[in-house]
Amino acid sequence: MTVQHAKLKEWVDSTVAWCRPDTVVWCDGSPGEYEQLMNRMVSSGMAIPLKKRPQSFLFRSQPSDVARIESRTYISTANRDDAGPTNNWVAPEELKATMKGLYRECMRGRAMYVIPFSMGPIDSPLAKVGIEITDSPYVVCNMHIMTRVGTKVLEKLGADGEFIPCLHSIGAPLAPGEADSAWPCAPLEKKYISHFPEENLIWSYGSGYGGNALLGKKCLALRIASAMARREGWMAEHMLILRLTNPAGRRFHIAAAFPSACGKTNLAMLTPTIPGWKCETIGDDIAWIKIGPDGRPYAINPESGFFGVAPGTSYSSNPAAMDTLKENTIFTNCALTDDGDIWWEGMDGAPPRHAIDWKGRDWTPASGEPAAHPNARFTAPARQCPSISPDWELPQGVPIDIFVFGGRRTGVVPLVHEAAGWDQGVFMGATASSETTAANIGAVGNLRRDPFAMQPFCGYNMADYFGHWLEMGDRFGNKAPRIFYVNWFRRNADGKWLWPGFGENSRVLKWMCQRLEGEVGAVETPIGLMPRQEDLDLTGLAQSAVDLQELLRVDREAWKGEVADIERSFAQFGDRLPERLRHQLAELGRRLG
Ligand code: SAT
Ligand code: MN
Repeated sequence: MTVQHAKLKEWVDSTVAWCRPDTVVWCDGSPGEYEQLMNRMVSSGMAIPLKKRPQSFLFRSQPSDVARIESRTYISTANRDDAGPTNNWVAPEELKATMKGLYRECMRGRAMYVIPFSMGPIDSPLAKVGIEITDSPYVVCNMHIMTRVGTKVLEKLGADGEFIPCLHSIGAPLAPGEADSAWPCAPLEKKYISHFPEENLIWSYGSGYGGNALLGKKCLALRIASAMARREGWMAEHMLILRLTNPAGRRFHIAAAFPSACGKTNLAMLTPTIPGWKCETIGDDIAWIKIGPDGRPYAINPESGFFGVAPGTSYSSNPAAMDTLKENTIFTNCALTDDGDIWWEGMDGAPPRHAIDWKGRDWTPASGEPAAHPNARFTAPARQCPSISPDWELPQGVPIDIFVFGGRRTGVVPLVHEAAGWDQGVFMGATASSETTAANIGAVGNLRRDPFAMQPFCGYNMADYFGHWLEMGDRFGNKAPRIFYVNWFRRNADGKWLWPGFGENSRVLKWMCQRLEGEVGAVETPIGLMPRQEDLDLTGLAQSAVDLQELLRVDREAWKGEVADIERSFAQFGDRLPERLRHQLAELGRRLG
């Protein structure tokens, strides 16, 4: 392949000179390339082909390398304040010096792959080109699924097109003759996931897992893109995108932000339980949103695959996902059954009597440990999803009618509430909270503020990000989407879920759509507008199973506790916090009395 782009060639050459790989491979994105790499990984013992699923493979990571690592993720800006209090920061010169030391000869004994990829359909005006350099063939195969890879991207770049350089190494050079391990990576203290948003640059070292290594996803499409979006007047959000069609044929496009492992994929692939309503999937994790010629916000899904949490996925929770995974899928850290299939906790039917767990050990239901890691993942092509919308690759995107925020809250936060206006909606996003999950390495189940589900993904000062949302709302004017906040995860005093979730969430989405159409009522509460019991369509739902009164209860005393916590979280932004949000907080406090 002849590469015409002088800057790209120069970057690749200098990386070769520094990292010293044995060979360089320019990826063309072809099925043949994918197959060849997989065959090689099968031979080396890194990948296990699955007898039960055509062209599907299981990988087991090292037990230390199983999720994103927020504690090793950096936003490196010239001024510390521009990264803000929610990001780890090291000055660019210092971070680069440290990482350059690590990168030196780090690819010895390995091949270096150059992956030209597009985030967004190549012909979309919203698309951005990235080039990932990596020494992990696992990353190449995942990027094939998650992004649009190959020669077409290089053609689009031409001789001087703009690209985002994404450098990745697992940080595990091989001495001559040294045997490789099944999942090479560097120890925790040498892992870095670094972003230089002022020069659109990503450097990642030491981890081979998910968002740490597939640099198009969180690193480019969220952290770097959020900073670009602010400069350029658009939005990069941690949101699923779905299309809901009502029985009359009216379409609603909904973009919803929940933290990692809080059900975005399940909601995006929703099977409505209410008759006549239809759901189509457009994206399950990231939305890039730009104002269209008619002044409305239009969203694209920049990805082309799903990197979803496996445990809990089943035919009863998410049949569309299960059907997506029948072939051409990469599984990571799932269990392996004796008949050559994968398994995880929460799959349909009884657990296997025997399996090999994610650490490669014999497992039985009596083992007392999960067989699949809680953050085990599937990587599957979006086009295989039975609920994928025929319009999921529209270059101009789809017009958004509704934004939804939410998180995982055992108590306090009701099933659904609605913002009376844009500023209150931005306040809801800015104060979103959730219990932490296994998608990050760290404690699970701790309550934290996760504004707009972007706490781990905002590439600049979060207070400025709030300001950007307010400004975008001003630009949308009367075309601004309505904003709602949901919590599917509330429990009763005995710890039992109060809401069945999954397909039944269509009832809540129906209320939202009917609110837009002015077809249904709401009551004012101190925290926002809420449905009365009769405003929610509960036909066919076993009423006894749902305590709607408790689900919709606003506990004033508990909410005063929220206000105190929000005050603390806002305080970290000092003067940079937009006055309009300070005002919203004061108003909430006043309404709670
Ligand atoms: O960041 S990952 O892509 O590994 C998964 C997530 O946190 O959503
Ligand atoms: Mn995510």
